[in-house]
This record gives sequence, C-alpha cells and structure tokens, in this order.
Amino acid sequence: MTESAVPRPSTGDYAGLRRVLTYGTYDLLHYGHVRLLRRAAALGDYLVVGLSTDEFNALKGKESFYSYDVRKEMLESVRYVDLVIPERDWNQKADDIKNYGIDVVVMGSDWAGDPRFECLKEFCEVVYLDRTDGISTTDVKTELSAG
Ligand code: C2G
Repeated sequence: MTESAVPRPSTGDYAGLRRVLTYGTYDLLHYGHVRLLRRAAALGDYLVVGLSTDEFNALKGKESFYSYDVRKEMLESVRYVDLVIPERDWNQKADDIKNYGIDVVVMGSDWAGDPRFECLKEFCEVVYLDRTDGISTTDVKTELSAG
C-alpha cells in the first residue's frame, strides 16, 4: 500500500480505526522483532512501522547488514505490518503521529523511559512491551562471524 493510500481513522470506513506506530532498524529480521510486531499489532487495527534509513542508522552509530530497501521488503512481508515508512531522524515522530492519525506508539522495553518516546505522551499513548530475551541482531552477527 502506498503512503498516499493510508486510510484516515476519522473519515468514512476508517472511522474508529486504532492505529499503532513503532520504529526500528529491523536488520536480519528475527523472532524478537516478529514478537514485538505481533504484540504491537494486537494493540490496534493498523500497524505502521517507521524503518530506520541507512543514513539514520549511521547517525545511530549502526550499520545494518541489509539495505533499507531489503529491510523494508522483508518487513512488508510480515502479516502484522500494514505500512512501512522511512525513519530519517529523531525529530519526525510527532509529525508521523499527526500525519498517520496514530493512537499509540509502541516500543520494546529497552526504550522504556527514553525521553525521545516519553515526550510523545503529549500526542498519543506510549506503550513499552517486554523485549524478547536471548536474541539480538548484534548477537546473531557475532555468532555467525565466530563460525
Ligand atoms: N526488540 C525486541 N526484542 C529483541 C530485539 C528487539 O522486542 N530481542 C524490539 C526493540 O525493542 C524495538 C524493535 O524490536 O522496539 C526493533 O529493534 P531494533 O531494530 O534493534 O531497533 P532500534 O535499533 O532499537 O531502533 O527511533 C527508535 C529507533 O529506530 C529504534
């Protein structure tokens, strides 16, 4: 679905849609990511994922194994995800909430209390879901390189 086709919650058939937004790099998609997406989607009717661009990852001091386009393609194939938008910088979240009619922002508990998400409580609900223990993209990379 293209961004322009995003249904608006307050109009027509979409009145009352509860819309969820989450952000991440989602590199080397793994079950920790999928469990977060599944639980985030369960909090509403429509899940938007703000996917970190390669340039934004560099700002975060991260270099993903897969490019933005590949990571986007994989996320869009996940049944829980309705729309993927680019996350280009730290300051776009309030605009994203407004532009996509977001009711709740969801992140894993490693972000709990982070002021970059706490400040969004002015605009919508903010929910932190328990992070899945024992899996991370960094761990996967380390174990694979250890051979
Ligand atoms: N996650 C999780 N369990 C794991 C690993 C990740 O629940 N074992 C969650 C994270 O808490 C996050 C999401 O999956 O909510 C995506 O994780 P990352 O791709 O590592 O995203 P991150 O680098 O935290 O970027 O603006 C916010 C940033 O874009 C978040």
